[in-house]
Amino acid sequence: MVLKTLSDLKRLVDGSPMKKLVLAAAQDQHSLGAIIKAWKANIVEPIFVGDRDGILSVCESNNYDISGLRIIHEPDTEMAVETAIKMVSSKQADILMKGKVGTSILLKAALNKDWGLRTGNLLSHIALFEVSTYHKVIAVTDVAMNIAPNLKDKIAILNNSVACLNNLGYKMPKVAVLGAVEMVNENMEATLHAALLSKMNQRDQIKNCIIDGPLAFDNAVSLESAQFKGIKSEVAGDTDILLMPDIEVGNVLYKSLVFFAKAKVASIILGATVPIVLTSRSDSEQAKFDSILLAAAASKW
Ligand code: COD
Repeated sequence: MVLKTLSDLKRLVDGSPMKKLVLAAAQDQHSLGAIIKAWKANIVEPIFVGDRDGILSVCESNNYDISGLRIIHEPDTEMAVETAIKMVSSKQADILMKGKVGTSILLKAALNKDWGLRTGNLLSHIALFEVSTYHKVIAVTDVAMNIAPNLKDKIAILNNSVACLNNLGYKMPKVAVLGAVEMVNENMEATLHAALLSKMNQRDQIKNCIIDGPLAFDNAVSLESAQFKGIKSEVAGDTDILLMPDIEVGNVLYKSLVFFAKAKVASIILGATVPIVLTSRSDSEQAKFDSILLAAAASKW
């Protein structure tokens, strides 16, 4: 099965038992709105950790009824994050979600050696986009956690994202490893990594996917563009996963898709003991809801 739209994620969680989701620094309008929608759809049972007055004030101004739901009062942001993560570590919650707190504060806490959510694997971010100009959902990784991944990190990022898509129902997702050009250029490290990753895939060192690279963005998403340049590739024009060279390229692509192409997005951190809903603070309520759907699907495996 291939996801055509992000709402296809709903089918993957329908009928499953509700997951316990803890929102860290919960005084955040879009996060609260998305969670209440997911709670009413029987997808998650929320717990809010943060400033009680702030949470109640957001709920009152937006007519969110959270009576009966648990609030843990913790006005200090870093303590709220720590409390939320400890609830996950002690198995009181199945999903962690970032509220009104900076990304690096939450990620550093998730990596805490004593009470964090490490598994021994690399943690990485995946974002699924629904763009009206592409024929299916396309995943982009890593745009938010690993800053300048080396080859070893890229193998781990690929393995995380391929396992995610395999679990969502893709048998052999097609991966494009992006560069600025489609030829190997010894001065462009991204193209060297891409060539190595493709060869490792051919030799079955990276499994359950088809990898090609280096591909420039146009060849990855447009067959016509690849044919025009004479590139023969099983992946070109039909990519499921775009592997980014680094966080800057990834983050700019993410924001361009959302702001210019009006794409819908769902994003989480993979590789931790539980899925972490990690959207940008400026992301819409819809993006946060779709990310909760993705996390709920991910928490089943
Ligand atoms: N997975 C597993 N372990 C990791 C990872 C990872 N992705 N990254 C670091 N670690 C481990 C290291 O092995 C080490 O043991 C420890 O964590 C600390 O490593 P540092 O010193 O390299 O990492 P930190 O704590 O300084 O920073 C980790 C962050 C994830 C916070 C950092 O990489 C970061 O700031 N990423 C970008 C976050 C961001 O600003 N995103 C914005 C886009 S919206």
